[in-house]
Amino acid sequence: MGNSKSGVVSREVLDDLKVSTRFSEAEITQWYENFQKQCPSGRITPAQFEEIYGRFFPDSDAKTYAQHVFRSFDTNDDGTLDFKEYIVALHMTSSGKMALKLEWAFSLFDVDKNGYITKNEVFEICQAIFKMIPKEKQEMLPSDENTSEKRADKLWGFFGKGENERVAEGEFVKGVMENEDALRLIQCEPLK
Ligand SMILES: [Ca+2]
Ligand SMILES: [Ca+2]
Repeated sequence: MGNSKSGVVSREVLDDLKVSTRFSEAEITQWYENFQKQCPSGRITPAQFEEIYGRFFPDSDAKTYAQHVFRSFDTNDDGTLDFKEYIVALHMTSSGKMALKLEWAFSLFDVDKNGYITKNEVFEICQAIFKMIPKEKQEMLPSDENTSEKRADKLWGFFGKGENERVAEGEFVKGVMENEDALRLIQCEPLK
């Protein structure tokens, strides 16, 4: 009680985030202050997120990809990102741990959040990723990767599944870990 004043992160959220991310209390508090400054309402809307995201990719069309990233961060599905979701997102995407990054990548590809990835979902994300590649770079891509369809085909091939089968999280992580090309194809170049 008494810690619901704006400007102070609640004890509950703080403790929760310390456990789930291993960030220090000082780090979380600092981020909270920044978050409150940038976002006084305490919630990031999809439009705000797209705008922030777009700034990092001025030469490409980041809108669709940003929408997918937003969806993957919005774990409680309420259409906004709160501080907790924001910090967990930061933790997952900035982590040096491959397993954690791939866990997030899985949620990015699992468009309907049902715990499996279909080829259609792979295609959808490949389309979004492809739009992130600046035009002049698209022209330099190898012939089996120069459209979003081809990229989806290639990526799907690494999982050893039929067209209408689906990929579970463990299979996704394994497929990507075992193939450098798969790892490259699930990423947007500018993000590394
Ligand atoms: Ca949310
Ligand atoms: Ca799915």
